[in-house]
Amino acid sequence: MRVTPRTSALVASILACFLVVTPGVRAQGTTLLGPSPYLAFDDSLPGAGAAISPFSTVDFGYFHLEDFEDALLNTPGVTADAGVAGSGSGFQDSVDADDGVINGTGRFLGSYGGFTGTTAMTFTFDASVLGALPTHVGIVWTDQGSAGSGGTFTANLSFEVFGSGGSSLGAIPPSPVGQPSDIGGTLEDRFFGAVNLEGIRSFRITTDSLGDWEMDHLQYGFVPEPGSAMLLLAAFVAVSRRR
Ligand SMILES: [Ca+2]
Ligand SMILES: [Ca+2]
Ligand SMILES: [Ca+2]
Repeated sequence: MRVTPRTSALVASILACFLVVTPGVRAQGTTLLGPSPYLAFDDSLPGAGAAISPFSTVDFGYFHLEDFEDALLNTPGVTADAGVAGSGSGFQDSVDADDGVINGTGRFLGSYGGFTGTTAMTFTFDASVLGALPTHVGIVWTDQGSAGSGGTFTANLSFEVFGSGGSSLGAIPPSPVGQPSDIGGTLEDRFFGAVNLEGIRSFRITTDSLGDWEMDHLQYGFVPEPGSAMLLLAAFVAVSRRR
């Protein structure tokens, strides 16, 4: 096989598909991520610092980021069993960066809310639409109302991922979130996510508060398993040798 710059670039991109190093806790082949501060998806705006998505540097086969700025949950291959997307209200609590500036507020923008009495939401992915289940999933909690939490605007949130057969792949245990205010601060915002290279069929986020709550930046992507990447690499080498 003659190694040209183009060959090297192709091999590098195939290898990058599975050489994904992500920090976090491992559970049953699952890497759990967060809760971690989140002001923007990536570091392209000044001021986000390290409060960005752990997925922002991953080389995905496919990737979708739903920021709800069109007041819709309409990225491909995902549905939710509760909650509603919205935009424009002064009580709306978006990820900080969605107005183009990291300035401590995400009001009057788009987010996804669970109303009073909704204590859990499940987001389910459709492999027939996406081509494969996502290997990386995450969402950003952005706000907690007061009802049921003693007026403190705080809650304990848990995050659990499930495989194609419906069994649990791991969970982030109930974790405290929130600050004693409901006016849309962003330093409280937290990313919850997980990675499992066998594919994630759904995730469920659960609160112990009965108040309204909000999320933003639903994100999911697919990185081939090492076996798949090695098969791709072997096929590429075989084709190159025939040339
Ligand atoms: Ca902002
Ligand atoms: Ca948003
Ligand atoms: Ca917030």
